[in-house]
Amino acid sequence: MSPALDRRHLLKLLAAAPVAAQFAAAAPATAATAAPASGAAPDIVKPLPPELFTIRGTNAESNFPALHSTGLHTPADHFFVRNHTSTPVLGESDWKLTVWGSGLHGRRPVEFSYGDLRSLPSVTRTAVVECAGNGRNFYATQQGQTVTGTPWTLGAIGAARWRGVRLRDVLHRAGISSTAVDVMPRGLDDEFVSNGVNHGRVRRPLPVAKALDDVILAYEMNGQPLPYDHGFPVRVIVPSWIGIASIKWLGDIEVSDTPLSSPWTTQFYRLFGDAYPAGGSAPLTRQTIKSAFELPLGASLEAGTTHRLTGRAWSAKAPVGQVEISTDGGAHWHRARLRDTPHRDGWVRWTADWRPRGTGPAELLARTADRAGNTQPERTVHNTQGYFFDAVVRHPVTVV
Ligand SMILES: Nc1nc2c(c(=O)[nH]1)N[C@H]1C(S)=C(S)[C@@H](COP(=O)(O)O)O[C@H]1N2
Ligand SMILES: [Mo]
Repeated sequence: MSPALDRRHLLKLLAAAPVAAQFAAAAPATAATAAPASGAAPDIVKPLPPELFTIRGTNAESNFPALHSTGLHTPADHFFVRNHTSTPVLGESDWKLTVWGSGLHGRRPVEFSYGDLRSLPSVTRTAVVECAGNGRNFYATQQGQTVTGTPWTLGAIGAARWRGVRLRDVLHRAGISSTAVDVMPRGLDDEFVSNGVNHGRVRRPLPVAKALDDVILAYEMNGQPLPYDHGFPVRVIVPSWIGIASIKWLGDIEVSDTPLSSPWTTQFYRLFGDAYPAGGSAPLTRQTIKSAFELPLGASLEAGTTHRLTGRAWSAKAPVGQVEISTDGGAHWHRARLRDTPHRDGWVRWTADWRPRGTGPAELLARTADRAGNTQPERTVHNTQGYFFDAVVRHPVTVV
């Protein structure tokens, strides 16, 4: 075991200790997704108490009902974690970023220390990070279709206030040339091995136009240094794009004057299936549109009482325009009240009151339309890896 791993496990044990004591007795007995007794996934540093997270392999999904008590920015201790392997515990003093490749003047690699980045002008902005597979489980449960990948419900999303430097500023300082076409950030976490194939370190190219637009190299999340699990010391934030673009634990950036690819653009994160060309769709970029209730799937609600239903809605294409709710399986729809001013790259909280009369099973639906006219369909066209589930989710409840 490497010293870094030793340290990671030690930190994890220290971080998880109070949680273990608190939840050991209440640990869920469901085998497939149950947390280890410590309440933490083996490859994630922060505590993962079962009321906040559902552990899915190397990942942790935020439980949507637990977001009810949070504001527009998701606290780091509630924020979902998507790890291809495991969280590396890095130090900032021996960290450096290497920018290199054929798209630099002189083609000489340029290095930046953590201090170098900290001394460049900073920007602060809100952005959601949402996995392309968010909602994937509903292909199976709602559409009866088989897909591969982590069976997220709707909690593979979080919004935070990110502070860092513009990637544009770093690329200009590194001497990006006008012939550069693609820029590929790469993480320092372990190489990703799947089905016996080593895909190398997690990396995915961005076209220069996006890299020079609104991408940031973030070193703070919600006013604090990035937590280990979210990319300490520096991660990429690519607003409105699928989560995989936002490379954590950034180590180097290749700048190229010829197009770049990686398994994360050729094999993963594009759409394959009957509705798509044999080679798949183009690599996925911008996220889609969704809404979710802050209510457990299968919740019990009392008849004859007014319940304040709450949830969130978001679109990566434009600010949210309206949210409609149906409490009768889709026959009738009512406008929800938006609690926040919609912005690009964020989400809005909404509320709607419901006084159920009869008892028995019911389905709650929420559907969002954004200001560009994008809406949620009744069904999402199938793709084999279950990306981009944007259909209206039928949220089962029981009225008692
Ligand atoms: N280096 C590295 N970066 C990564 C990943 C990873 O496994 N390794 N996962 C990606 C994916 S698929 C997503 S959805 C987001 C999740 O960010 P979070 O864990 O901070 O929520 O990080 C992305 N960046
Ligand atoms: Mo992801």
